[in-house]
Amino acid sequence: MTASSMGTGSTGATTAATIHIKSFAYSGPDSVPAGSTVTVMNMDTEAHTLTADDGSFEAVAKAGTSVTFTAPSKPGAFAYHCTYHSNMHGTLTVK
Ligand SMILES: [Cu+2]
Repeated sequence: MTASSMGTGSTGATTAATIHIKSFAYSGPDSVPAGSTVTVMNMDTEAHTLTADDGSFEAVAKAGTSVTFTAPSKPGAFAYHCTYHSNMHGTLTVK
């Protein structure tokens, strides 16, 4: 019999996640913990928003700034978009 499960040693229970916006596209973590604080960092020279399609969260980030919002408290996949640029879409997975 072999016991081969080692812990992964990750740190912190509610480590902050960051979603970057660059070149009119979102890139971020695959998932965030429910109710955690998520940072949106806008690296473009135009303002963007990260707005949930169902209105459950919204962050407005001016050019070159970062803002935070609180992830939904229930797990699920939440589609979001930018209210300024209708071609910008992403999905936030909450666990
Ligand atoms: Cu935008």
